[in-house]
Amino acid sequence: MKIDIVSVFPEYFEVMNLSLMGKAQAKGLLEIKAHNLRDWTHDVHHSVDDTPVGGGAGMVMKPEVWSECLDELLGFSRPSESSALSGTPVLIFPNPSAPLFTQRDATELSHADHLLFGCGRYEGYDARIPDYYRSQGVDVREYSIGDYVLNGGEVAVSVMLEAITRLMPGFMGNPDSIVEESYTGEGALLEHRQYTKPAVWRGISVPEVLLSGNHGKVDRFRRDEALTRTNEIRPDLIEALDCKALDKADRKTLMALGWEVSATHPRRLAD
Ligand code: 6GU
Repeated sequence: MKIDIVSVFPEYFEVMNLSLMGKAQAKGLLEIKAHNLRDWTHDVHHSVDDTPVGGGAGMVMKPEVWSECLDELLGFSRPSESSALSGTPVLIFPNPSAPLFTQRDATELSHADHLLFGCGRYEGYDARIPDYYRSQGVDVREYSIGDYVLNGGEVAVSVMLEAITRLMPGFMGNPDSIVEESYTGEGALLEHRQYTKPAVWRGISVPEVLLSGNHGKVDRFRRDEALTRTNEIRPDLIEALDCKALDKADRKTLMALGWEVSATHPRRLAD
């Protein structure tokens, strides 16, 4: 997978040379290039932003600089030549006011050949930039990574990239560990808790059933813990479950937690 990142702080992405992401690059699985947006400016101050039209605080990133940069990285020098878009990267803009980036998006994007990230700073980027590239047939995405505000898109891009690239075939040493994770698949639940040896540590024992060697019982214990924890922490994920996909024991557990499970999705019973 080819990954281009445009930022006014390209050095930030040197962290991509560490850990599993660095190994994936060394293996040739990933090719990450960070570009400096200021390389596409022509003025002496290398300015990339301007005041917001309509007034207000902060600065907005200018469309002209971005378009010169993106035209080049997308491989179309002039808009009229943009008809043959096969092999065009997915263009992704981090934006705190966009839809949430989810595991589903990460999974979808892990199959792409080429991703191009545009990191905004200041109060954001001119809204015509994503609109324009969409109008040219480019697959443009805008994503937020959560309900809080960061100074710029760099951290958000590194979060999205880690979520995406670890799902690529050959990236993980043990692909099985991906299968059981929280937020994967339709029936997304928070994961059960994990323990390792010793069985008793500082007077605290691991749950006895985990030592029983009875795989059926262990699986049921973990499944019930996943349901219980999800009910406490993320009841919205319980509401999104498909009742048809629940087994008898799941239903029993959910009913004991105060859910009605006979409709399409679980419904919380009035307290
Ligand atoms: Cl994608 N960008 C910024 N600046 N802040 C954020 C965000 C993105 N997602 C959450 N907060």
